[in-house]
Amino acid sequence: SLKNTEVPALTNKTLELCPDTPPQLVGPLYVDFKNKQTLDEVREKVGSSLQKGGRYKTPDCISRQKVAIIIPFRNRHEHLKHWLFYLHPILMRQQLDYGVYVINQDGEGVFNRAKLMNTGYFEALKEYDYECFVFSDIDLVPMDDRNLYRCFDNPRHLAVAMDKFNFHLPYKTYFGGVSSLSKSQFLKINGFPNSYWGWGGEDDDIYKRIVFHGMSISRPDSVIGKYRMIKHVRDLHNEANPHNPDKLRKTHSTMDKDGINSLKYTVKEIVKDVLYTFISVDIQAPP
Ligand code: UDH
Ligand code: NGS
Repeated sequence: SLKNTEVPALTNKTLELCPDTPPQLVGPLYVDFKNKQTLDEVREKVGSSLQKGGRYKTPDCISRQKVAIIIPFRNRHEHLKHWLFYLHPILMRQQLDYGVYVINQDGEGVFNRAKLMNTGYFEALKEYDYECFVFSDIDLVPMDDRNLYRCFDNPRHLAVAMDKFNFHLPYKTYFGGVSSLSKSQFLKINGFPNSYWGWGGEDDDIYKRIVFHGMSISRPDSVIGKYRMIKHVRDLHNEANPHNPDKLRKTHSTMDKDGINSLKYTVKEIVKDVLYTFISVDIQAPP
């Protein structure tokens, strides 16, 4: 019997597990960043089927995975608007049960992409029993909706064919841009390093952690794995750090003590927009 606060199912048909290949996918997508729409217009266009905080659960079937999308962020609101406009409809067609978490680095200190992604993992799990984590840069939009934002038998690299690299991998072990790891894959590698301040190397460190823990990299092919990057200038307080390549040489001996087991941060604010959950965090950046 239903309690008076519960909503009865719309049909008396019980839901089945979603098919392995989502039926509404269209394949190649047209992507450009010319439109000048406001965030309100994006909310109107794609927000109506979302729950507060950028949460969605397909009504068609029981999703195969609960997926948290984690975005490291600071001062890229223009990019966020494009990302939300393109990604929500794609993720809906992929029949996911997902939430979008924008992890905003509070303050003007040196940026730290990997530490923000660790923070996002931890914060998302406080909200829901996520099983899969997709880590995405804010400036990358897939050009094919068959590139599934979910987890696979091995950690997955999704951004394999970016326009800025002429739709090729820049090098074989590249793991930057967009990736996905299941909860158990993430914990196996002790999450990501917290110690890469500024630009460069943290994605290579993650690659090494995966290989050193006996896993391999899963990837879509270079047609399905095409991406457009929103062009931008170098951000302030994210200069290439000349110490990061030295760190990378020591990954093997540091990875089991620098990671999710040593993560320290404080939450400053959580704002729930209809399109995303925005979490501002103090990650104790050097000035
Ligand atoms: N990010 C921010 N804010 C920042 C820095 C980084 O949100 O201030 C996030 C964002 O999600 C971004 C990701 O971290 O997509 C990666 O940072 P990045 O875009 O700086 O890295 P990328 O390698 O560019 O793409 C480096 C500067 C290239 C300048 C090229 C000029 N033509
Ligand atoms: C490598 C960096 C990676 C980076 C990649 C692509 O050299 O973090 O270039 O950079 N590794 C180190 O610095 C150790 S890009 O062409 O996008 O600017 O992702």
